[in-house]
Amino acid sequence: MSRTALRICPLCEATCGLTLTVDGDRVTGARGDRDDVFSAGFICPKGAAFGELDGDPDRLSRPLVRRDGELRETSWEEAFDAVAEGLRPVIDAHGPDAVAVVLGNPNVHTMAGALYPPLLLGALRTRNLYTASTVDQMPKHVSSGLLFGDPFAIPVPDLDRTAHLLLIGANPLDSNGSLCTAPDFPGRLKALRRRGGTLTVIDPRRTRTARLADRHVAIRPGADALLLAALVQVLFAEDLVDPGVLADRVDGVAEVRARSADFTPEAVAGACDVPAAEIRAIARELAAAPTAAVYGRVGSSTVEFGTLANWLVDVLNTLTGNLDRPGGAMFPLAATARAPRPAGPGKGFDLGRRHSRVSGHPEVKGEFPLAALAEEIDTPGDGRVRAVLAVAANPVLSAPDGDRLDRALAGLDFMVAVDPYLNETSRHAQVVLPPPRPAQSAHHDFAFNGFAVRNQVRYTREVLPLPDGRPDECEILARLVLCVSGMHGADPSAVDTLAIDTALAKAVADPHSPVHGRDPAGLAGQLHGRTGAERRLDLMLRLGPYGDGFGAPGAAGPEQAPGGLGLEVLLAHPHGIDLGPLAPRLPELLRTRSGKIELCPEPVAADLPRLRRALTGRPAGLVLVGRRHLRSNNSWMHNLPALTGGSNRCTLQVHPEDAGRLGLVHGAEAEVTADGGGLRVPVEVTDAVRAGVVSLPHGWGHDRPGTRLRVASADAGANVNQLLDGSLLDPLSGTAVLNGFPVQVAPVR
Ligand SMILES: Nc1nc2c(c(=O)[nH]1)N[C@H]1C(S)=C(S)[C@@H](COP(=O)(O)OP(=O)(O)OC[C@H]3O[C@@H](n4cnc5c(=O)[nH]c(N)nc54)[C@H](O)[C@@H]3O)O[C@H]1N2
Ligand SMILES: Nc1nc2c(c(=O)[nH]1)N[C@H]1C(S)=C(S)[C@@H](COP(=O)(O)OP(=O)(O)OC[C@H]3O[C@@H](n4cnc5c(=O)[nH]c(N)nc54)[C@H](O)[C@@H]3O)O[C@H]1N2
Ligand code: SF4
Ligand SMILES: [Mo]
Repeated sequence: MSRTALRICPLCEATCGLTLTVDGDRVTGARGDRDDVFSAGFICPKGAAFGELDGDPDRLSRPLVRRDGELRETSWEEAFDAVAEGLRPVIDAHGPDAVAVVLGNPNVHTMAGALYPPLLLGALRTRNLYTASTVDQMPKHVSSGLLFGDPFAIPVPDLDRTAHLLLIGANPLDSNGSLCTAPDFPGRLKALRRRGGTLTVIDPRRTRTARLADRHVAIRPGADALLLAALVQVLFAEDLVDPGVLADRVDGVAEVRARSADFTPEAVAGACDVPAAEIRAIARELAAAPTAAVYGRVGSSTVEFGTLANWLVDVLNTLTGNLDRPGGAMFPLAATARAPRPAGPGKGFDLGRRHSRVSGHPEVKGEFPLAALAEEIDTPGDGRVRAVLAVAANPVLSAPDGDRLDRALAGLDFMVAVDPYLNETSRHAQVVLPPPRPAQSAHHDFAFNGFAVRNQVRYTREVLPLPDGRPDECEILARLVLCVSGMHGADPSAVDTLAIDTALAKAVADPHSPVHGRDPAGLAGQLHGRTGAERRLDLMLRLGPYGDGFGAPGAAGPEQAPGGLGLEVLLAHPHGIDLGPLAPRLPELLRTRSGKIELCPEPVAADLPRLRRALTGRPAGLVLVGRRHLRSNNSWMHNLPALTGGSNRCTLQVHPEDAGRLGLVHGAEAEVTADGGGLRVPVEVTDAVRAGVVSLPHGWGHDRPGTRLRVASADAGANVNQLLDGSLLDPLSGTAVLNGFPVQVAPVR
């Protein structure tokens, strides 16, 4: 007998609601949930492969512990004993800084990844935190931190209402969107066109997204900050600046004007490969649109001027009056966010409160660059990293110079990997702790609801029960918290209890909280939920902007949405609750020291001379950019037959002109070299990539020994990040330059 069950898809940022078909303990089908309040039935090939991913025979079902050099299956008790035994001597002898925590991308796709890493870091107190943010969106956090005082105050395009979208270095038709959670992004872009809106795409490749656009600008990679600075210059020069209602909430407009003055379209045209007239036209269209949103993603982030480009995106949104207005770039308000409070000056956002040991990289948001992890492990001396806790991370493939990191991890005293696969990174661990199958895990999007184009909230419980004695990922991470706290063996629910007690103590002491002055123990007793994670979700919902405030008189959501939210209400709405379109949130969310938008923050201003130098120093030769395929997901979905093959291959895309000049033949191999090393890949000659640019996807290179990825290793591909030596970073954010770096390409004879 088969049955159906609802599960929010955790495989990308679109967060689609799925209807799964379940036969016994297997998921045999997945389709879009037509009643989902947000995704309304949308599904993509990855979501459709949910069952295959869930049932992948290479997925680890039991923990592994290394004994006599070999990883062997063991019991959970033994595995956590081994963690406690392995970590203790490192911490005792060298202090907590000798343990690095490495957090990978799927942490934003699990409840465990949202709820426990902060507790783990709080308990361990290491300065060595490395995450996927510094190979991804850290420039946006820095920009938002400086502009708005909060690194998580990230405006998203109001996709369903905007009249004009300027999209830079993003390909949502293949990625399904990022820092802009919008199930059926393709459909929403088509709807924009249908209602008479316009789409401009800036991308060195003619992507599927670019093919939908009214205007596609094939910019020279890495030059976006120059182009955006020129757009700002045109707005000022042509008197098109109009921040609208924001005018008296913005500081620094005159400074931006002065500092952008020399970035004229004529001055940047040569470096961008975009004619000055076209730059002017883009600026004028942006200013003239009734509403518009500027939005940049990976291609404008993991680049030499990533922070400047991300800053300029919101400078443009602000100067055109589109920030925080319907149809512009708006700030979502998630159900688990802190409830709004009166506006006023905040603590601001500081960079570089400490520096990394080897290269002196400034800390950003409590992190050091992932690109610097290898040197922090393999460079001898005091303060060396000797142990690693890696949760949902595969930096051997996703970070620069995987070979060096591979060797460094092999030389650690101790490593724990929380990962469902034995892959390029986890193979170095002494203990591997596999989370259960996604069908056995509950789901709520703590992270992505904060970047969603519509306020909504959904929660799906596990579809299949956990086998007896099998911890879910929340419990795995809670037990790790106990291990680093010297409390190994204690009941893991103590971790949740502590988290709840801490949060309630803060809330009752906060005059702006709906529970100000109430008895925390009484409130804790009112929490619902079958697990610690559910009770913590209930707490956040009830104290949140739409929450019931534990029955506080007058507790109600913002005007456009119902209040009264809590876990029980959510459980009664299995397809989710719509909380309305995005609504203006300024000035309430500003946390800058001035209480205003600080449009020309000092660290950004200090980086502008570097951008100015790029006006003239255009490097010769080919540069490389990445790409994503609809049926891929970073490094870990190459093991599913349903998602591999066809056009989803690790090929070097080369423009016909470059292929002709270099003697590269479609289907034959090319040798690609750069500062960090070389690799060989098949050539794909295509004019979808512009001349002077080659493109190679990331997440490949599954040919290392000691992994258990039978499908992926049969079609291994090459690791693009081996071309990098880890030294090329956006200096303000510590983000690796993964796009627009110089390479040499030659045919393999
Ligand atoms: N050259 C180049 N490099 C890039 C990029 C690029 O565009 N170009 N993109 C960068 C970006 S944007 C990102 S986000 C990073 C991603 O890089 P990483 O953060 O390293 O993420 P993944 O490669 O997706 O690997 C995720 C790991 O998590 C495991 N995993 C999957 N599901 C779960 C789960 O539910 N729980 C746990 N505990 N583990 C799980 C997988 O098996 C895998 O080992 O790569 C970056 N690297
Ligand atoms: N199918 C699939 N979906 C995914 C992922 C995946 O691996 N596969 N990964 C997920 C993750 S972790 C993330 S962060 C998101 C990323 O989501 P997106 O940012 O939409 O992803 P990309 O497809 O990498 O788009 C980046 C685009 O930037 C272009 N580009 C490269 N260099 C430059 C440049 O210098 N300037 C400009 N203007 N453009 C440039 C590239 O050609 C590419 O088309 O996708 C998520 N969704
Ligand atoms: S678009 Fe993303 S969330 Fe939606 S089904 Fe595909 S992978 Fe899942
Ligand atoms: Mo990412």
